[in-house]
Amino acid sequence: MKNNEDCKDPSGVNRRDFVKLSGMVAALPLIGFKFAHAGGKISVASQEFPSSPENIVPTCSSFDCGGKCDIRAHVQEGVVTRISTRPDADLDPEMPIMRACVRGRSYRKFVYHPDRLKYPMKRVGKRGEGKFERISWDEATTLIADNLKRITEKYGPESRYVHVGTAVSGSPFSGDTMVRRLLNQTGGYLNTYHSVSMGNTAAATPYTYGAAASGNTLDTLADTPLVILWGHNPNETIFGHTNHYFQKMKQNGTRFIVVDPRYSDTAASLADQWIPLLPSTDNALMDAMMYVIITENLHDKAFVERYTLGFDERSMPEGVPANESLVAYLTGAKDGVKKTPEWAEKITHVPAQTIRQLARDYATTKPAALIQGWGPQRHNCGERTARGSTLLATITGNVGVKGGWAGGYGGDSSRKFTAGVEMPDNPVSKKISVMNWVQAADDASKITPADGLTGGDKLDSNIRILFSLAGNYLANQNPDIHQAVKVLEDDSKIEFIVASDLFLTPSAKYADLLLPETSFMERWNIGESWGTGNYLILSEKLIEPQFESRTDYDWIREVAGKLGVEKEFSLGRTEKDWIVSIWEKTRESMPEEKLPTFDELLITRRYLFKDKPHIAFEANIRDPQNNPFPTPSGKIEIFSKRLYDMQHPEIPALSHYVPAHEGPEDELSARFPLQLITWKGKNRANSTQYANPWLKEVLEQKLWINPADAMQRGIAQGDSVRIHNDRGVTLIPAEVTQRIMPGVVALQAGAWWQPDENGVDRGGCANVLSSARITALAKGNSHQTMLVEVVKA
Ligand SMILES: Nc1nc2c(c(=O)[nH]1)N[C@H]1C(S)=C(S)[C@@H](COP(=O)(O)OP(=O)(O)OC[C@H]3O[C@@H](n4cnc5c(=O)[nH]c(N)nc54)[C@H](O)[C@@H]3O)O[C@H]1N2
Ligand SMILES: Nc1nc2c(c(=O)[nH]1)N[C@H]1C(S)=C(S)[C@@H](COP(=O)(O)OP(=O)(O)OC[C@H]3O[C@@H](n4cnc5c(=O)[nH]c(N)nc54)[C@H](O)[C@@H]3O)O[C@H]1N2
Ligand code: SF4
Ligand SMILES: [Mo]
Repeated sequence: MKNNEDCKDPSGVNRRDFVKLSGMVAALPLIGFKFAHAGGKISVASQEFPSSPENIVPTCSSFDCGGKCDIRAHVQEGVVTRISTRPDADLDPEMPIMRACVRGRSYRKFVYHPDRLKYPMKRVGKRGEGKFERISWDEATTLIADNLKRITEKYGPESRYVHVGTAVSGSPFSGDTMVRRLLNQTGGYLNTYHSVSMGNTAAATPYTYGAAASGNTLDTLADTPLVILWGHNPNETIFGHTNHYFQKMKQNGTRFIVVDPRYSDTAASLADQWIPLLPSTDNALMDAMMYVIITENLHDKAFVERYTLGFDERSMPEGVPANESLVAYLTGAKDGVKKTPEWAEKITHVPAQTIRQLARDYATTKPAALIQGWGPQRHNCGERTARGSTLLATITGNVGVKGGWAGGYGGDSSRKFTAGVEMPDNPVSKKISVMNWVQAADDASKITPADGLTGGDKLDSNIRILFSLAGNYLANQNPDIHQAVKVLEDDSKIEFIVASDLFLTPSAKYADLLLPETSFMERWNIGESWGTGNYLILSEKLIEPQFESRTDYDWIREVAGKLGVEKEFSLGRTEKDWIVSIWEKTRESMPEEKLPTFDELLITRRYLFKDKPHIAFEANIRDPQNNPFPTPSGKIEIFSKRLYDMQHPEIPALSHYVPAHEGPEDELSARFPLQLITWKGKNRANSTQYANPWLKEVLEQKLWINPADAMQRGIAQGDSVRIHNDRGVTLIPAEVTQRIMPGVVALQAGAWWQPDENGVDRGGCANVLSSARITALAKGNSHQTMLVEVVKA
């Protein structure tokens, strides 16, 4: 990857001139707009585009892919003929280089795919059978309005539900948001909490620091000598402009260690050392690292003394018996077991000497950043793992300091959109965890506050009408597909399911009404970079909607009309008007930033926020007297009395190793001896673009298996293998590779579920095998924790 220095500006235009120049062009918005769309040689801001009959329009997608790249759509007579990316000649040296990835380069094959849904359809066969009949849009919106009225009258607003759907979420405007607005204006709906992406980290981190946002801007890591990427794979998952910074740091000599059961692409491109460990045993490795650090006296004593609670017996909160502190746990004062590297080696399969060295390296390199990705927390023990990394950062004094990192990846997104779609209050105050939706559809009366119901003691209705917009989560992405589709197939449970997508996905098959949405190229939006990324890119309508597709907003507005609330709902705004209003409100709320007006944005195309390095908890560390941590004690809580009072064996007051359900120590491993994990690979964003032919060529869906495990089972390279447990079976080819450690197998997440006539999946979809077990504290997902056996098919 090239860094900014490679983009020398031949004309000598510096950033100030660039802004001025943009402003000058912007003073003539109409002409500027024409510039961007005119053929021939054009000059937009300080960028020169080559002479050609096509227009080259800088844009981006609104996918939830981790990145938000600056792509260039070549548009000719209403057709996107090519996708390229930000050229070297782009003259904004301060803009992180965000070149299109392989998915971005293939967008055209997604948008112009022959299998795209072309018109609205209603179900004619049994639910899930996939038989549909073409209807008109008028019929479709009448069906929605009628069902909404009927179901709401019969069951009340708690019966209305909006499902997980993340494909349009890298932007402030989406069908998902607008359907929630409409439901709020007409009585409310059963809302949810918990992010399946990082909700376990978000729930656990505040027990240490009092707040969840524990990430820094990456510019603050420039001089960090050691980075430990703990289950973090940004080479594929992108995460804002992480690669831009990490590659620069690598060139500057930063040492990278990757802790991951897989030799990920990130390990391949960055790591000086790869440390594989058995999935879900991370806390045992962390415990042993802390044991080494403390027994070798390498911890930051002044930091621990000044800022923390629960390190040793001298700093425990009131009302807790002896031997509950971190030191007591690690040295065995509590349970007679010293948490030595030898103890951890048996659990994690990381050699004791490697653990010792890792602990010493982390504790003696100042500062050092242990950055945990979200893979380790998408486990049944995810909350413990997320908190475990906060304890390591704390005892080494890496919290709140430049070059350090506090724990689970939180990022700093405070400088992007401050305004969104105006959302009226939801009259329904009860909420369920997203993990409870199947139960809420099956028999909602069984969901109690202990299962995660908030805002009330019980639910008054099952889910009876469900909207799944831009999601494949009814089946494919949901853990334990089979238990979900059993409830979906019974149309006396959820009575009406509306899905909008571009493809007939495994989830869309369960719709009663299937609506073809436009792609991001066929509508207006503004792309927002993830986490630490600090820029916005206009995502303009480039082409007319294909076939009979319509934007979600367009049909929701029509439904609002049929419910008699069109004016309140739309405020008379077109989709573009909404985008303009969100932009202008954001602009007004941050006058110091001097965001361009929307008309100016049509020319400048992107906005990079002014550099404000951010370090999580910096103020709490600099001046703890005036900025106590927002925990009950005002300190960093190594020991959490709040967790202690819960007396739950899976959420210990000190985060430490507890064998996970379906981890390597589970007795189920006698029957299913391999741990299966999934990862987010480069050729799709979750399941989005699964059908893209170019991307299928990039990576074939295969099971990664270590040569030792393959040999034991008589499996050779490319053999078809049967991966199974009590929940399901999938059958795909094996990739016999050292890139996965023995005892562990791995599948890329997001392959389409393709059951044959015997119910055997032929697609390599891991969610026929994954478990819907919820995590103890967050009531969240554990997509990654599952045991399987693999045999030659
Ligand atoms: N290319 C691409 N990019 C994406 C996405 C995509 O689908 N494709 N999805 C986007 C979305 S929605 C999200 S939420 C983010 C997710 O980002 P992450 O959750 O960070 O990504 P994952 O690939 O699930 O996990 C990261 C790494 O954790 C490892 N891992 C799994 N289990 C364990 C464990 O027990 N211990 C340790 N130490 N490591 C473990 C995996 O092997 C993997 O390499 O990515 C985003 N970016
Ligand atoms: N095994 C396993 N399962 C997982 C995970 C894991 O790590 N492992 N990760 C979980 C995580 S973190 C996430 S975020 C979820 C993601 O799960 P989902 O939110 O279901 O995301 P996708 O699978 O990308 O499905 C999005 C769908 O939207 C469609 N789509 C794309 N663009 C548009 C559009 O403009 N309009 C409309 N209407 N539709 C569009 C796509 O074709 C696709 O079918 O998966 C979860 N599931
Ligand atoms: S899919 Fe994501 S990472 Fe790839 S080009 Fe598009 S925005 Fe960038
Ligand atoms: Mo996600």
